[in-house]
Amino acid sequence: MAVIVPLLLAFLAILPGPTATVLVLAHGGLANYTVGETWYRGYDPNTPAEEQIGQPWMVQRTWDTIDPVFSVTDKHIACNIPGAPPPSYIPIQAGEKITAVYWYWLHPVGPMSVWLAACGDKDCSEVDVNQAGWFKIWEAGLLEGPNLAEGVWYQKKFQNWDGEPGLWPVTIPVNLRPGLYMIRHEILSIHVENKPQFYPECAHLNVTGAGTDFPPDEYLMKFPGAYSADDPYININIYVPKDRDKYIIPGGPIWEGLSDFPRV
Ligand SMILES: [Cu+2]
Repeated sequence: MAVIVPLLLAFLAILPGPTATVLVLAHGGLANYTVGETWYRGYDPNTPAEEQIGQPWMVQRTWDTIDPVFSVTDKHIACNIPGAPPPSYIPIQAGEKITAVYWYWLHPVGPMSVWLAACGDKDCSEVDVNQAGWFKIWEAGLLEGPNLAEGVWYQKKFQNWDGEPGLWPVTIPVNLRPGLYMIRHEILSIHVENKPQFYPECAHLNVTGAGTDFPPDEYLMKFPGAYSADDPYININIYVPKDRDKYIIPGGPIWEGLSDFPRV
């Protein structure tokens, strides 16, 4: 869509270079989605809310700032602040890829995960994001050593310092039964010792296909609820001990559906 390019250029024009100051002061979030060649515009905290809220093209729940959520018991850990629902859905077939687009991402350390929640027979705008049953369909953490602080995380590979947006493609499980769903992308950044930063954003999906599969109850998590502040992989100091090279991504196992499907 033509509208995307001017927005991107306008944003990059005000974005300073990748200095240490930026790493401390600037956060970020998920700006747009693509399915195949189609762009779906998400919420932009730098654009006036009244130009976006309730617009028929909006597919993403609102997020007011690029700041993180710090507490696992904050209700906004579900779908950011305030997480107000959009009027529209991204149409997608089970087995297709949805790609999350970030204009930039600055933090290198911590896991990334993607979750779905069925809206049942309701419109997703009527679903309480804190009561929904979320199941994880994708995750990535530390990819290679030598340790948590100096190793290469998916989050670091996801960064782009050449001005191109960061792309995060994930496949909807091919056997997932059709229906209205919410999708939740979360980046957890743990570069500050014992002060985890959660960056969740949610959108609404209309999933089609011939699947009949749905995760059993043990995969369904609540936000808040999925995470514990005592989890040593959430309340973590990655710099001590220096030789630690194992990281367990919080939130339980991934549900992949009955069939194998291509993973990123
Ligand atoms: Cu940040």
